[in-house]
Amino acid sequence: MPSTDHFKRLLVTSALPYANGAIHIGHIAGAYLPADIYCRYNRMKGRDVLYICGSDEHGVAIMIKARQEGTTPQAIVDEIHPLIKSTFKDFGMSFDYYGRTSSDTHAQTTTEFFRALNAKDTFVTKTDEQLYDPEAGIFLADRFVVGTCPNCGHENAYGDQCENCGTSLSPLELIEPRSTLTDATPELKETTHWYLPLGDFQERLETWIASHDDWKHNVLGQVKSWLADGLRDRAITRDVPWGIPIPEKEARQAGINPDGKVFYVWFDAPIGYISATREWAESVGQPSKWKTYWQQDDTKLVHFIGKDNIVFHCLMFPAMLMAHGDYVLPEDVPANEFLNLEGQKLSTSRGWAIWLHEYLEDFPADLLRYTLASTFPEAKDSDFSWKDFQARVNNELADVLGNFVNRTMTFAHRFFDGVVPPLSNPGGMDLDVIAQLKEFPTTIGASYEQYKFREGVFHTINLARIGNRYFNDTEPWKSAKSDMEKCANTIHVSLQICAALATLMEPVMPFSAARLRTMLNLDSEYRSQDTASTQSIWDHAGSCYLESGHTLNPAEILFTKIEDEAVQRQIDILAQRSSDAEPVTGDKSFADGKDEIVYDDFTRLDLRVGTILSAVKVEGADRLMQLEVDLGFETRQIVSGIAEHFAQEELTGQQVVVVVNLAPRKIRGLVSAGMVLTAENRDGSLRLVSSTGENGAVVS
Ligand code: B3M
Ligand code: ZN
Repeated sequence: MPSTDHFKRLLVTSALPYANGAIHIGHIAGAYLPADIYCRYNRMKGRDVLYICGSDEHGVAIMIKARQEGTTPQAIVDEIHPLIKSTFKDFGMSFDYYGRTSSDTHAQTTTEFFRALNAKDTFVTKTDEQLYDPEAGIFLADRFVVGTCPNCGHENAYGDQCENCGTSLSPLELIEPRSTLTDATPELKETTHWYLPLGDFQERLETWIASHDDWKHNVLGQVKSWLADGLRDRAITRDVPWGIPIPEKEARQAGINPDGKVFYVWFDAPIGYISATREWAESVGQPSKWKTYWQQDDTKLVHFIGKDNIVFHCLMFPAMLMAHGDYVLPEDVPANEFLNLEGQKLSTSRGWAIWLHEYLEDFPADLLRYTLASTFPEAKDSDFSWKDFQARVNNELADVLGNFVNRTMTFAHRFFDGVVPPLSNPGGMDLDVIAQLKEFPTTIGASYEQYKFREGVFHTINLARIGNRYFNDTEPWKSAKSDMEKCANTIHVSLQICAALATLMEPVMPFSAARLRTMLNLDSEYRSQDTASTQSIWDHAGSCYLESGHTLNPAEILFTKIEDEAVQRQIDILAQRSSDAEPVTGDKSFADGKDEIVYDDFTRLDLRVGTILSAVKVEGADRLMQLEVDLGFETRQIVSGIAEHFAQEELTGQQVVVVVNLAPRKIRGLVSAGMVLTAENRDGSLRLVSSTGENGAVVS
């Protein structure tokens, strides 16, 4: 990865949150707080940083919410966009601009971007039959049609997924489909759409991805598996009434009826980064400045996202940028994994979430910023619990960082009239801690340069630990009685550590850093004795720049501990909310459906009928059964965690559905080449997903 100093400027984006609901801690731990820490750090390094985000206001989810609430999509986004924007602000998100994709600039930018690609014949058109509601006069997007699930008979399966058995469906598979808009029986109607032929970019994307082999493993793993499967055409238009209408002239030229057609939300949303940058440039009175960031090769573009957006930011949007030709490509896409809550998957529909605007009514932003940054899902999913939040605030922020600052400031006021005392004849311990301090900007900075925010936060709190240890070892409460010069040295050095912390903690805890700077009587630009220092604020932080004689402001408590009752109240709210949650559909107790996927995702599964020839319990493994399955074209060994649910004789001879293109893996030394599908009931009991048909028959 070329160092950021290799570039002239940094253009950072965070995924545009859908304006169909409030922001919760899962969003924050994924695409937002890491980016904010990264931007704040880079600004303190003196780099040119532009941090762009905005509300993603199109898409079916917003249309569904509007229908559920008997209002319009515009009314929904007009209510949610300001809530998201103000909540981010209160949480300390330092966007340079926060836009919205229902803006005119965005519609114009998207249409211009489309026309530039269309002029190069980038797109292909495809015609197929889709479900159409004759009464509403519109085509039915996945969630606008329900019917009987062909797999389990559930009567309210959606057009894209059955919430009951989780099977991914296409609307045409539903038995007795019904429009959720009018309850009418949908008709099949031909429709033509533009597609981005991603396969045409496969080679260029492979070469480009290969040049970024230093990207996070979780990102490269997903991208390489998509590339290995071969990239398929992706529709960039939809028959839905909410979105950016496609340009009529070009549509007719392509043989497409433009009525009721808009750009697919994942075509326009990434262009939202560009349109928001244009709006930023307008807002600072330099309307063409956006091109400097997007169209100059010495820009480092970094997209911060959650793992569910990797394919769009590493393949689809880069292909669009490649097709256009005038834009830089992302230098990095440090996607985070998911955050769970109290050991369970976050679920807005089940009320299992902590909403950021509600959190901010009860606690300061920095406490959550610190806790989340300490536990980011950087390489694998991680978990937030209220007890852990309380422990980190009380045992780390209050007892380590807050305590060190407080004892230092208290001694400075009590023994040195609130003025930085001189450093005279420093001893070994003084010099040793001064030497350690000098290294911290580089140590923490190195972590942030590599998006290792957990590590950077650990180093930051560790500096306060070193300060406490130094304070204890030099015993100023004793030297104050017998050796004022030694006492002065301890307080002088401890104040230098406090001043360094005020800078080094700023990316993670900007509000507390500002309060500490106020206590130290430092303004945000305070640099050093030689104000002509060319070093950045960040690099200068460890140089003991506080001058002896500098007057301090009164001390105050930096972090207040959290009482058990305050935490219990939050735990009770969460429990109450999730038990009150309306079931999305079907049974209350079934876990929330997984995130929406596209049809292409489903087609990558190879499901076959198979017959279990033998079943043997695996020695020493209660849950594992070693199966031999006849797939018609071959016999496979499959190790399955069903031994607690079925006796061996129950399994032999059963016809089941098998995922046959799952990468083989070793389980207890046995190679398992595939997966036998089972359905889990409310009580946790399993049933085989059985099927008739020949062994090897394709299930789809
Ligand atoms: N609106 C948010 C998500 O998928 C989606 C991101 C768009 S970034 C261009 O969670
Ligand atoms: Zn089903």
